[in-house]
Amino acid sequence: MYHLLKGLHEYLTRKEEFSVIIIGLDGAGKTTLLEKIKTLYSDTPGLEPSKIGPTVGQNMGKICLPSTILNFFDLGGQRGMRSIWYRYYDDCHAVVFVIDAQDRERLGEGWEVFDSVLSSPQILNVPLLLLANKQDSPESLSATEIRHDYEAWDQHRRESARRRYGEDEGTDVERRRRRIASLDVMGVSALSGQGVREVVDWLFLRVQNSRRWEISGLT
Ligand SMILES: Nc1nc2c(ncn2[C@@H]2O[C@H](COP(=O)(O)OP(=O)(O)OP(=O)(O)O)[C@@H](O)[C@H]2O)c(=O)[nH]1
Ligand SMILES: [Mg+2]
Repeated sequence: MYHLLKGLHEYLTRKEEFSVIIIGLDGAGKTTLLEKIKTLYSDTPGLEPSKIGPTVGQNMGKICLPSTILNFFDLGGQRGMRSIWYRYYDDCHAVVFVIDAQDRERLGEGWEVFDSVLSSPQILNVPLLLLANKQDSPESLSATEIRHDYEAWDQHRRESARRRYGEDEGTDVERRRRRIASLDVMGVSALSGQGVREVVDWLFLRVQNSRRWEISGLT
């Protein structure tokens, strides 16, 4: 009887676990964001920003929410490290792409990389969130400006592809277009913590929802 009740209690109180990957160019603020999430959501505070160096490989963080555990994988963004991101795609439940909203010179490079993430078939149905980080800086573009900048970049890319290859832009164009239209963009400051709780709330809701869709066999 004891074992039966213990099993029932464990079943009723168990937490579902989800994996979230944090990617983006080097210097975008991914590790600063992860450490801020740890500080806000766990008993052990994350690293101070002054102690954070460029990531080689990955950093991990785990936070417990009601009925849910989120496991974060913050992946190094330097050029040589981007080629391993795809190894995490099959097992992740959400993707957070961080953009340095104050570094206008690297926005184009950021969009090239973001575009290849957005078009990756393995994560086409996985919730994707674009973060305009460093909102504490007066030079930063807002979330709306960041969205417009990406849309303008994408339109320019499509027009030059059309000029070069004719009308057909390739397969999956419609799916891609829908993904861009429904893309969520949020402004945050990983440094000050502004907007970080909203990011975690978004992740919590989206992984739960996609799990429900998965169970009902609709994806
Ligand atoms: N002003 C400001 N600076 C930030 C913010 N987030 C990160 N930074 C700074 O940006 C620099 C890079 O931050 P990291 O968190 O190491 O960047 P990363 O994306 O993890 O970089 P890699 O590990 O190389 O991929 C550091 O100097 C941070 O202090 C922010 O919200 N505001
Ligand atoms: Mg890092």
